[in-house]
Amino acid sequence: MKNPHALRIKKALTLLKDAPRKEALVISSNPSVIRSRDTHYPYRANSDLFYFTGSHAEDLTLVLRPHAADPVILIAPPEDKVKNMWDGAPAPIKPLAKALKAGLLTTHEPVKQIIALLRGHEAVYLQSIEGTPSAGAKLDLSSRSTPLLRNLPATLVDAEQFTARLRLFKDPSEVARIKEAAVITGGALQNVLPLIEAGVAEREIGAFIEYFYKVHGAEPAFGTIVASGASAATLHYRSLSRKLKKGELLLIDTGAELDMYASDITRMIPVGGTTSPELRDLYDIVLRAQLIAIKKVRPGVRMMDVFNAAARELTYGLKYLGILNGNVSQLMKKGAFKPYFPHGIGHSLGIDVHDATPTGQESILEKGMVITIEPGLYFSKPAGPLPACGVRIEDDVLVTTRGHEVLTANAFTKDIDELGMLITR
Ligand SMILES: [Mn+2]
Repeated sequence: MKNPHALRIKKALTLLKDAPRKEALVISSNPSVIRSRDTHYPYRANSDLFYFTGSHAEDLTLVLRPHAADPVILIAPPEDKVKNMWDGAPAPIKPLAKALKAGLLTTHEPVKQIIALLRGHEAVYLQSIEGTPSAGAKLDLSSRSTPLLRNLPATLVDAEQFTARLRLFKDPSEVARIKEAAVITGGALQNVLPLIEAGVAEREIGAFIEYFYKVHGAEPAFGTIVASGASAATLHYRSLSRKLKKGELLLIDTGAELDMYASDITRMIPVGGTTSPELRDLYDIVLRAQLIAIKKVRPGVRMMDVFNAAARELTYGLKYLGILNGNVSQLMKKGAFKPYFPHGIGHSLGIDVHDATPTGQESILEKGMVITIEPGLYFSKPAGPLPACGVRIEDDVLVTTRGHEVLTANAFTKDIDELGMLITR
């Protein structure tokens, strides 16, 4: 099989070459970030650099120049024997350069090297992440007055504007990885079920889920949200400080990241296996909205239309619950649902859990995009028949030629009766 990273570099070179001006692209590894004193945050490769190289190396820079005799260049520091003694030797760069058909430049001064490579270009895409050679080159170029620029690019554009154009569309190998990540997420949810009973702390459930990911060679793609009862009204609930109560709904929003690809699933689970009829109604309303939104997903449809389909169903539900009154079309026009459904319908998903977008309301779905569909209703204080609570249901959806494929369809059930039985069994 062809190296998918080399194929992406080839695509990027073609895009850069087709531009009316002479363009280049410079992408570096993420810097290692200090937590305090000599303790560092866990290192994660830069998403764009990984996309094009498959490398997790620190201190690596990729330069693409389609008009040059050597269009692909990797810049790396010389081997540091002392660092290797402490941290272990990194993966060798030479085989990587060979696989990517890249020239390899070894230097302690990557910024200087990047500037030299950019001579004769009109525009360049650079990163803004502080501490990277790419951002260093951006700073150098932007601080030069016109006479000092000489033959160097005067137009500096954020690299993400370029990389998003490619990363938005997932190739089959990427889709396969998201699916594999979703299987692990589903496994964690399945295996955490026996824990979901009154008196258990939210953080215990979160810890089990993240343990499950690590045992299966994955990592949490984002901080696991475990929010019971009123906690679920907080969209990005982080404290996980509450204990579960029988009959409440427990919101779990979580995703395994496997080989750099994220999944993102939200499920509601009845604590102790059953819930009140009112919460059950609320669950059914959100589930209907989610299924209707998913049904809308196909090429050519605007994100806004998917959103509106869900919002309309939620509005019907809010009326049914007696929380909103009036004509549904009027309520939609006024955006009466907004206090209860304050976020978008979803986001792009890939190497980043909130991946390269446009997922703006005007953006149009195209084949190969992967998006989450996650409507929700939230009540920070009791409303109508409901206690303070929140319900969100989320799946990951691939846009296909004629419609869509729910990548998380088999990961974990949304049937709340089935869930109840699984828990009480
Ligand atoms: Mn999400």
